[in-house]
Amino acid sequence: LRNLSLLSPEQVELAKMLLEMGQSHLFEHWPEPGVDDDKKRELFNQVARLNSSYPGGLASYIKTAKELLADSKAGKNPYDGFTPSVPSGESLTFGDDTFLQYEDAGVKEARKAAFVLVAGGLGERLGYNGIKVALPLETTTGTCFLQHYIDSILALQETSCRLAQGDGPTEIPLAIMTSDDTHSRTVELLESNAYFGMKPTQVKFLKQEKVACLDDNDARVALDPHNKYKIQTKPHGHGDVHSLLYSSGVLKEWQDAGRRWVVFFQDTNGLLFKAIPSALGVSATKGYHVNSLAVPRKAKEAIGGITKLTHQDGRTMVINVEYNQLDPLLRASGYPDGDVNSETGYSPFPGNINQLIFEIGPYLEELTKTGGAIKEFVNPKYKDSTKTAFKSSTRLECMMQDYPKTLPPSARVGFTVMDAWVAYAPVKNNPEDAAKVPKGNPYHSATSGEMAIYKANSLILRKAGVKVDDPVLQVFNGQEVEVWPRIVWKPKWGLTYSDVKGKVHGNCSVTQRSTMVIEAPNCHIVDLSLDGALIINAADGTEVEVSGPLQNRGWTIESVDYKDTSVPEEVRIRGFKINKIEQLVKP
Ligand code: UGB
Repeated sequence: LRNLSLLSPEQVELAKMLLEMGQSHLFEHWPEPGVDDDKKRELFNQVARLNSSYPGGLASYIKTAKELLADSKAGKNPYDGFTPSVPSGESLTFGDDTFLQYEDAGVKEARKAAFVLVAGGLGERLGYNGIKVALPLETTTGTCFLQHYIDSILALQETSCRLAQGDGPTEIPLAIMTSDDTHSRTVELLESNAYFGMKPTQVKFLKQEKVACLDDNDARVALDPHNKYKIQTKPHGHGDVHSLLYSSGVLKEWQDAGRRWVVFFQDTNGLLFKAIPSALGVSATKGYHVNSLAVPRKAKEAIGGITKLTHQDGRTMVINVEYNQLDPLLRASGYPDGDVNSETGYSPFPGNINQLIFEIGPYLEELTKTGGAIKEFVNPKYKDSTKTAFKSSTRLECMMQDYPKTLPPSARVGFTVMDAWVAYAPVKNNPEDAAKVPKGNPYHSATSGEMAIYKANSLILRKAGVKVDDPVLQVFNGQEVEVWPRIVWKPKWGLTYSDVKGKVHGNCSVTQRSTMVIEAPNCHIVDLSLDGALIINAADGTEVEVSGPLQNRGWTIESVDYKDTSVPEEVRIRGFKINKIEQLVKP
């Protein structure tokens, strides 16, 4: 109490709140005034930050934590009373007429969208030392994820605004959620690359704060083991994006500017912009308030399953059930084998890829009620079966895809399933873990992420009429992958399938050992037969036509071992590097 005089009136109020919430241990060890006064004030500055960055403040955080910890101790299942069943949603086949219609509708709608990249996670499963958005999505051109995302948004912007002929918004904004772990490196990446061509004013940063760790079932806030004047904190999860969009006023600003959609996406999925236009078209056509993009999912694959949950009281919701909860939920509700593949070879529950499209109006209306707070969970690691002590401190967490959990049954919540080869190739697992993935399940590694780009582009060209050779199987970092020709193009060349189809003519072919890089937005490929490496430059928009038989020694792929530290980390995590031996550069 003698120390209270050190604090500002607001801090005194916070101290009272902490005492009421059973947190006296945070300052009962304090020495008399005059000793460590600055450190004491610093602790309260931190308390004030933790208080203001959480919807409802620290008192609400501690109260929820007590409830969730009690439920966890009692072994209460969050899905008690709910029965899972297979939901029905829109299922698209890349390239067919329905797909093309949706794609068309989506491109028109895109200028009314705003994009939100959640990039606050460090990617512990990947174990990469840098930020994930700086990783190359493929090493043929070395383009990093963030550049590819911005290139894609700018291509959408250009096409969508051209179609609108000056009617409505002319710029598509991008918000990036960062955290203390990723913020400065993300800003630096953008600043040192002139925002990859986007206007700096088009980009908004939303930095998420960590939340207080908890030491025990009474939700006693944990002090840092090395500094008794500092509260230990950990990430709260990607669900923070909702409260940040709301509290920053960004969402309101977007709505006031006439925007209609918010598109959320994750840090490392090099395919997703191939799926965004059609998914946006589904949202607009079906009037979905919430549309989650999903892919066929192998049973027990480490991505959440989209599930219909029906409560005993009649309530239903279509929601993502996290992979570690789906199997036990099914076993407890009449599916004795749990999550297993059906005769299709896939789990009947489509995989959530956490690419979400919300309609702004209903979204902002809901956030005005909730402040952006969404259902949280806690996952303490107990010391023993008495569940009285934790092995290490825990904290509350939240996930962005849990947003629909608070929506009324009248909300239009849907989902769109798309082939994984065209929608989902995240880079999440380190080489060792990826090599242990059961055969047939996706690796979700840097190796598979890059190979997926080549496969998708090869298959899209095939659909457009090009004879693309079959892939060969090769093993890199212990993972067997299909190696297709290394075909890469800029989004401004082939934003949609219709764009690609309109730029490929006559009898074209590409051999498996070939590399083709298309930087030129206005490039037409006519009767080309490629066996080697071809780079088509003209990024300035000059019309280029490429044709005829082209052959050279090309670019080869050479294995590298991920343990070989003489090779840069972003290369060795894929297990191969590209040797650029000979190429033809056009024009
Ligand atoms: N992220 C943040 O921005 N802040 C955070 O505090 C944490 C993460 P992970 P996760 O697509 O395969 C999700 O760690 O959470 C960002 C879905 O929950 O890569 O294990 C982070 O930067 C799951 O249902 O994924 O699993 C990254 O961009 C499934 O769909 C994103 O959030 C799975 O993704 C995801 O973080 C998947």
